[in-house]
Amino acid sequence: MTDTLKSRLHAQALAEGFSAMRITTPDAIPQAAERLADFVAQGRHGQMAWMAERMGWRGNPSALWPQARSVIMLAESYAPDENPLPLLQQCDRGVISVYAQGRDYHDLVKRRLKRLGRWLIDQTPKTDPAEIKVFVDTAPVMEKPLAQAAGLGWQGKHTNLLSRDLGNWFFLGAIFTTLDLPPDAPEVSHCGSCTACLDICPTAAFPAPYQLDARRCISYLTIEHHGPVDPELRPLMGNRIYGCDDCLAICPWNKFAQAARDIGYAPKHGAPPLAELAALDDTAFRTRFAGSPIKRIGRNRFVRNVLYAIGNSGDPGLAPHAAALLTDPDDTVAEAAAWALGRLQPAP
Ligand code: B12
Ligand code: SF4
Ligand code: SF4
Repeated sequence: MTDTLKSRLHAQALAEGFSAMRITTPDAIPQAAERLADFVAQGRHGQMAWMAERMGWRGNPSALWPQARSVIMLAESYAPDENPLPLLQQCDRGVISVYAQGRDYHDLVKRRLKRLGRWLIDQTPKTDPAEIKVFVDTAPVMEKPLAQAAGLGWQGKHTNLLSRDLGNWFFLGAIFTTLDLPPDAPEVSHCGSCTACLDICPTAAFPAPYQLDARRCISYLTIEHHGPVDPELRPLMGNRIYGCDDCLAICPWNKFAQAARDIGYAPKHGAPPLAELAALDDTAFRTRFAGSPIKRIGRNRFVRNVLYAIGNSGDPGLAPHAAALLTDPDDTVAEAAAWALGRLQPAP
């Protein structure tokens, strides 16, 4: 019965708009807890204190929900039509990561997961219905190792999940269920001798292949890190103002990427002029980024990032836009403005 249910579930997942689905069990990632503990012990999570909390659950899905028997892992493509790397040369513009170009994926993926979960419950007896819990990103669940255990792809040397069918532009979502579904075989790494992602990283954020020090990653610095960024790292951030795609964009497996199927991921923000972004006050920021994941970081952190990009632009024409923020009420913004100005108008 469950084999048939599994194949119908797979068809339903694709009909919902997911790009791929595979199944694993909650006890399938025995090495994850130790690797997570190492990551945290070395301080690689930086200010993401939530990673150090609830580690018992994060590293061990069986402990998170002991009744769960199967973990359904789903991939949702957000592949861009164009390679984002050339935007890094447009120094008067801010580069917003591909994943944040459209609507917030947390909302889009979660809605789809819930619909698929409801469908699954409806397939089980009303007297003894299956139970489910859906997760995307924010729960204490290690989605990448679970997805590799399910055979959805492998964690590349850049630590993200990629696959031979999808490249690496896809989000992950999980449905835990009390149903016993037949698990799939895990995937193995197909990175081979390639080191493209390690070599392109502007901040040398990979201490070793398959390991990331988030404290050096521009995605972490622009999205998660609050307060001033280490001045030594700022010049390496270039014009990346929200997230970073370099290690993803260079991966040769992207030639197999499937186009994003949800119109919600269509690029809305592009690479806006830095001058325009530096002028955003709180209200204008909220209006401009309503429905986008960017809204989560708030105006001050966003404008801080914009000021670092202005400082890196080499364009003295942007100096007045930094000067206008020297007396900003937010100390980090004011300090970033002074830093940017200092870079554009070096002392005689
Ligand atoms: C914390 C976090 C971040 C942090 C830290 C990233 C990281 N690599 O840990 C920061 C803010 C930097 C970040 C950035 C990004 N993130 Co993020 N992030 C997460 C989150 C919430 C948890 C990840 C985690 O558990 N990290 C802890 C470390 C210890 O785990 P790990 O990376 O799996 O580490 C493994 C390896 O180190 C490995 N390992 C260690 N040694 C060895 C040795 C060998 C030989 C091998 C094989 C493996 C190995 O074992 C560890 C466990 O598997 C997940 C969502 C989730 N709940 O899972 C999203 C998630 C990973 N992020 C995602 C995305 C899209 C991104 C960005 C691409 C966004 C952007 N464009 O800016 C970047 C990519 C940066 C990068 N190169 O990783 C997606 C990735 C989808 C995918 N296809 O993989 C996820 C899954 C969210 C989602 N639901 O879609 N993220
Ligand atoms: S996202 Fe950017 S900074 Fe972070 S590891 Fe990848 S290339 Fe390096
Ligand atoms: S760029 Fe190369 S090493 Fe990095 S994930 Fe892709 S195949 Fe693996």
